[in-house]
Amino acid sequence: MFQQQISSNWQFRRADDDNWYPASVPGCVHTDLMQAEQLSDPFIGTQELNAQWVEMQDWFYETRFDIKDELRGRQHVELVFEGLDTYADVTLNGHPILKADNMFRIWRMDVTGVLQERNNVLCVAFRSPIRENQNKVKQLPYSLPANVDSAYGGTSVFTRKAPYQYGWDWGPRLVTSGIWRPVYLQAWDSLRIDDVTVRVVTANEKQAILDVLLTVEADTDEPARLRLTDYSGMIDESFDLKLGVGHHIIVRQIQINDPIRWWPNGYGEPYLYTMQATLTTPSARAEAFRRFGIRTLELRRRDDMWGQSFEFVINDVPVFIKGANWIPSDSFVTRVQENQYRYLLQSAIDAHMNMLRVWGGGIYEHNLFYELCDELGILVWQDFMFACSLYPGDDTFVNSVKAEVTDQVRRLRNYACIALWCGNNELAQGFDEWGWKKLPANVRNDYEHLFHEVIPGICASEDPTRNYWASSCGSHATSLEDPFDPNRGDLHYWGVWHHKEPFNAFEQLYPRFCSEYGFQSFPEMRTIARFATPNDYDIFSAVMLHHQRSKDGNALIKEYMEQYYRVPKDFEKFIMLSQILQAEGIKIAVEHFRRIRPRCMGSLYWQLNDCWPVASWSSIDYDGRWKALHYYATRFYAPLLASIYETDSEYMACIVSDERISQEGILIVRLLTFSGIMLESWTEQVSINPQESRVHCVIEKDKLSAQVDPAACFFHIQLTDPDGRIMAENIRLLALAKDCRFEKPDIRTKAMQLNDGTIQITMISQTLTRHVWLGSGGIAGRFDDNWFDLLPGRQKTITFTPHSAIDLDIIARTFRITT
Ligand code: BMA
Repeated sequence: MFQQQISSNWQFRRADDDNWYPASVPGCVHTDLMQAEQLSDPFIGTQELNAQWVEMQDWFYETRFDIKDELRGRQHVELVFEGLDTYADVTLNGHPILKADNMFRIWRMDVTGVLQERNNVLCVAFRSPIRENQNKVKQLPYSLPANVDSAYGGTSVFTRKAPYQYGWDWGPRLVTSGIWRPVYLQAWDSLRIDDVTVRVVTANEKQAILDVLLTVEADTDEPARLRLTDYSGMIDESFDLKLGVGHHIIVRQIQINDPIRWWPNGYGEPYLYTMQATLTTPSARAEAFRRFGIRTLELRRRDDMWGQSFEFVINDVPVFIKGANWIPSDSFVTRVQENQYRYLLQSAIDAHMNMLRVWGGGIYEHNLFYELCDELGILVWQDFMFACSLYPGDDTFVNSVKAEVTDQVRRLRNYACIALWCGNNELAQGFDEWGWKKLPANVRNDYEHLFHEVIPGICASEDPTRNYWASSCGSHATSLEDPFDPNRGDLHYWGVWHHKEPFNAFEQLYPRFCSEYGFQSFPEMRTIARFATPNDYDIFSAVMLHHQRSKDGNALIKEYMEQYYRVPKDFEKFIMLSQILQAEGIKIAVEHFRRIRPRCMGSLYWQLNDCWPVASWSSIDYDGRWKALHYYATRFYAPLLASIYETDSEYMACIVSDERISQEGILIVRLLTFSGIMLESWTEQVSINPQESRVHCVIEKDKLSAQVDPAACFFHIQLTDPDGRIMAENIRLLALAKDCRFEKPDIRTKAMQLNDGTIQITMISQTLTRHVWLGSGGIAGRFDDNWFDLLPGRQKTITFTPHSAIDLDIIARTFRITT
């Protein structure tokens, strides 16, 4: 097969304007307009408001190209668009070749008769996605709920296009048009392998049985030979085939002895094989490659004493899912670079995550995303792109969805990381909570047809190895019944934040799998400075409110802060404290969910990342800066967790292990004053069973000495191995932070430069010093830890790795420590 990218010489213009400007492909009209200085950056200030005209326009994209020598004279040439956003008429040399209407479809067409050797003209004319569907909104006798888009006319639900572009409670409204994924020519003669899929039939330590599916096009009816090999030499099998002229699906079973299995992060190596399939006939040859992982995967739902389990079992090991929800990492996804994907996914790994949920209001991510998840061992809960809205049920729409789902399942089923197909985000919830039951009966029928029949039907035929789950949250695979039943299915819990419940409400919750819950914070000052000026540094300024999309969000952050902390007047301190507030809140939830395993078997907090600089629930801001929450995640998601919780009459010291081995340790709980005086201590020799949560020490409140002043002391819990190495530790205050009488920190620091250029900073304080944050004062680089507590009298060393060489004395001048 021969391939030619068509990524250069593109230009674009507004349909009603003669001025052409250079365009990027893949790309989108907003970034092209910015590049051409026709649009100011909508991420700055309130400029998003001035960018709204773009969605109402039609746009022309055009390029000219010659075909490469190796493609000339081939029997078949196809033009492939991996993605067009969205309503586009495509012509090649004046011939209409495609009418596209779904951002999520992959378009492929034979252009053999239309293509010239030289000076081909490829034109893509985009129609405004808004104007395209305004009539459909009017024609419907009822209105379909369309999340935040309702205020703008609600066209989004008629449009198969990334929902979040229409605005979300963390994102701007920037409805793009463009050639958003690669476009290329593919040429071949007489024989081609379109696709190779490897399906794991069974796999254990000793043996794996795999089905290899090939889609083949042949112009020849010669006898053929198929050879399947892999680089490691573990596969080498040949088969004789009889191919006729036409399209074929070939399935052959192979067996691998002693397979190296793919494991999610924390459980083993995410090993990947690469299979080569070679097809030969006396006159032709075709080959194709497929990277794949060998693992079994089951979403285990079994009736039990609490209801029904919801646990992912990989290679027969139940895995407690630790992760977050993933949204598109830019409003303009076409500009997200490979290193940004790597960085975000590595950050997930650094926080011991083993799953991300690709949430249904965004996009089916780029191949690169899934390739990296495969390589890193991050499971993916994959939603289909439907969120918080209801959709039409006419044949044109449903057929478009069928084609989309087929394209996407065929593309994504090849990744070992994909763990679940989920129909949509929160549509079942809408029927339950948002009054959708009052809509005409056919709306519900349309829903059930799409999400309980059409989509699962395609999943079952294209990918029978994975489970389908109609809606997150939900209690049944394909039923709208009681989506909030905590005893079965997955749960979205928004009592904290949207319903203003206190943080300890998390501890009253017993979900089987909590796939959404969260709390907002502001990004750090350097990120804010990208969109705001010092004049805007007030959480209620127009600019700060513009970069907050959750209703009354900034006021809500303040309200919660007042409950737990003394609210600083200074803007910058308020911003920092908002991150602590978020991190401490989510810590309560995660530790609880982990402590109640196996009743609960998963935690995905809302949300990992941002698509623009904004106040949001993310743990990593748009610029990639870790918020306090992400540093906390490196601790609360660690395989071994030591955690103290409280009942009316007791403190419980609990160890949670996600590890698969038994371990011995010593658990010490100490009650210390802030200045480090030990008031009481409890020591236990403990055996830690694999994959278990257990309370090892119970401290009765009324047995604590009368001298204990809750406002001046804290618990320190520490698990050490028999050699004294710390395996896990944690602290817990006895009173709310705002009521504690913390002492003034007296941090002494020493910085030292190592031969490799990294800087080691050693700190010590004689009093408990909470929430220590080091800022590099603009020097690019990375701290290996941040937002930690300094225990009284205990030294802590952290390492700063600068991006480029730096002198120690500059560090001394620029670094800042905040507590
Ligand atoms: C959940 C998500 C998103 C939303 C978030 C915060 O319901 O599915 O729709 O952004 O809550 O409100």
